[in-house]
Amino acid sequence: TFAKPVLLTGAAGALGSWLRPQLLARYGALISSDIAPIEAPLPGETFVQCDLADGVAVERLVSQAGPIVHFGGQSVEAPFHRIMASNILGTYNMFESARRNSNKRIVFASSNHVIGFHETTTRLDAESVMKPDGYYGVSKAFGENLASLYVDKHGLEIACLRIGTSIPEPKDARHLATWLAYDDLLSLIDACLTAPELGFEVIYGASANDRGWWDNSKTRYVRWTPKDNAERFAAKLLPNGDQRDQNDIAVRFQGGPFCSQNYDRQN
Ligand code: 15L
Repeated sequence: TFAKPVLLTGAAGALGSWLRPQLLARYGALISSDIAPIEAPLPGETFVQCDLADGVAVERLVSQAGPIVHFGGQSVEAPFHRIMASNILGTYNMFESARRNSNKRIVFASSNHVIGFHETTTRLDAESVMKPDGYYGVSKAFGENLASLYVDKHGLEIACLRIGTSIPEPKDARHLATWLAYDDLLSLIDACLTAPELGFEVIYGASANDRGWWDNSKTRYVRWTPKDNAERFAAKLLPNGDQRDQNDIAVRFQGGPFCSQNYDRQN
């Protein structure tokens, strides 16, 4: 456990809702927050409704907390101004409040959409160039760069998780590469919160998938070994093998449908 409660943002979201009882059980106290209400706080949990774009509210929230699990914000592509408020301004408010209140450690939910326009034939590691596949991906790239700045200049400790597809079970062919099982997500967050030392770290959040594209061998601080493997769903998802058109934009690039959305390049 930590001196002050863990803060979870995005607590009403898909991952946040699953994480609330898990983080509470592990760390004993939890402050949960979201722009949307939750049904009822759990015993030992404090819920604070907060818009990440409201710097004063974020500062008040962060001052009550210890380590931060920042999963709040827009989680899919959206018009730029919406992304700007929750993910760009929101992540700035979070990191800046953490600096001012000396909350050193942050686990930031970044996304595979930071690198979405790499082809699926390319293997990536933490040093691969960013190739965002939408405003959402650009906002996560901004969050990672802001994290790098706050580590180098202010001594914060920030792990950026480039989460693939974290859902209960993989649902399509792409997920056989990108899937992150919930238990692996939890062990990843725990590895980041409990690492004895942490600087700026980029970690791909995927289970040990046979068809995966991402290599975490260059991580410097966090030791994490995912256990699940999406391959156990392959026969069910692809009974006739992978017959997808490899020239389809959503198949050719790692970001999948985020890449084909609004795609109008002609050459
Ligand atoms: C994400 O970043 C989204 O938050 C999630 O909803 C999925 O679409 C995921 O990426 C994915 O790439 O499958």
